[in-house]
Amino acid sequence: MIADRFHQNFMVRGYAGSWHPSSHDQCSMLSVATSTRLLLRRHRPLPLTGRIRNLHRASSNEISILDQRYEVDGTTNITQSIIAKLPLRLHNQPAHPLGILRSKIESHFHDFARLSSVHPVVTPAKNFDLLGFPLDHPGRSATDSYYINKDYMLRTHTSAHEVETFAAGQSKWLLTADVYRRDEIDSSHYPVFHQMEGARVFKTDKAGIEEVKADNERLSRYLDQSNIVIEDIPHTSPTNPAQPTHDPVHSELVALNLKLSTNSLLLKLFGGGARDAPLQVRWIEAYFPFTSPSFEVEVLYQGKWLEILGCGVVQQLTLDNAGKYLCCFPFSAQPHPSPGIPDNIGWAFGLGLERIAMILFGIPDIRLFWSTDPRFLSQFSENKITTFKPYSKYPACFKDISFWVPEGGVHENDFCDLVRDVAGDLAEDVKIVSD
Ligand code: FA5
Ligand code: MG
Repeated sequence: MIADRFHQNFMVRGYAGSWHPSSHDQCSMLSVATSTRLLLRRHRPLPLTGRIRNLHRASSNEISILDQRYEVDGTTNITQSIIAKLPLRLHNQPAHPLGILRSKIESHFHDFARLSSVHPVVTPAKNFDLLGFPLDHPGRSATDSYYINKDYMLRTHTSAHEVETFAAGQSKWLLTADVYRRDEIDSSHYPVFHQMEGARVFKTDKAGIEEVKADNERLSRYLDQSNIVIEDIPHTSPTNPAQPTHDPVHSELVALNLKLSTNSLLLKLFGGGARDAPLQVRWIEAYFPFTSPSFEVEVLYQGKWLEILGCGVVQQLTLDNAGKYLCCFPFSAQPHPSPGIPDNIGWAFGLGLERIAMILFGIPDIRLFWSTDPRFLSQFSENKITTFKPYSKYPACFKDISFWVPEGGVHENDFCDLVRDVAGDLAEDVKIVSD
């Protein structure tokens, strides 16, 4: 029996798929008392997202990406779900955890130029060749990278913009962007993530080297007073050498400046105040085609070492290529000859924003960063690090429940107990809509 006139109408907010497990149809009835009937309306299941669908093609042999058309060829492997992510640029949203983290890092390196919104489509030359990637580097393969066609791809790292940024004459800069890799999907990997590239170069003349030394002294003094334990390794070693064209003393000074600058950033991000256990950071030898010596940095967090960033002393090839590059800065301007940066030596790092944000905000799954659910987004506000409060992975689900009431009515608390018995803690709130 379904009432023609509803005496009480409750709205129950809970989580789809968990309210009444035995029922899969659009509408089901559940008798809970002799005089009471509940009408449960189920929402249709949401369309599956993230499924690889046919590419949206502007014409039979073209695809449209960020309002530009590209010819497709045998190399094309970009999917529609990836194309849909391109305009989102989460790092530009000031109240998104990635935007909040970006601002925090930018405020730490307050005198560095800040770049973002750089177009994600690059040439393989920019992503690989200009940085000295060998031809057989696995990163180039179609199984690892997204190709639009043989001439264009999605950047796989923010280092793809090193040459053009140095070419523009920038000597201290941060560049934040979305990067794309064909990768496994699990709670800490996603095919789109965000990196921040940071770089600083110094002139190799007397004044430039004095500048590195002074900065190293300033940073050392700051770190000496802080609650941080650093597991260090030599700045250079036979397996992680200075570049042959570099004065080894200059290389050591620049590697030290990189380490001190990075450690002070990690201290700013992860604290290490008097009350806390000291922040533990460890430096590890690494290999990147575009730096030597090269390092990775890990932070001890909840008993586990987490890789936060890769870095090193910039390969001279990058700076030489910057000198030859046809400069286009700001990136939307007409290309013009590069002022270049001859006689410079410097460092660069590339850090993963999600990895750091997961730690700082306590976000357990990398996929949550893409959520548009107000239960996620409303938890964060500009310039504030707050701890994420978990909620169901299912979308909120509203149930309108109408039923006859016995003579004398039903107390709201009696109904709430009934809901608790059936739905447990899955029901978030219960409201009387009309009676
Ligand atoms: C790079 O991408 C280098 N371009 C970093 C670099 C820059 C080295 C400048 C030297 C000089 P790597 O692939 O290790 O390196 O990525 C850098 C950081 O991005 C990692 O430390 C990690 O924090 C993050 N990262 C890498 N892969 C993923 C992924 N699949 N999901 C989330 N974060 C990732
Ligand atoms: Mg790495």
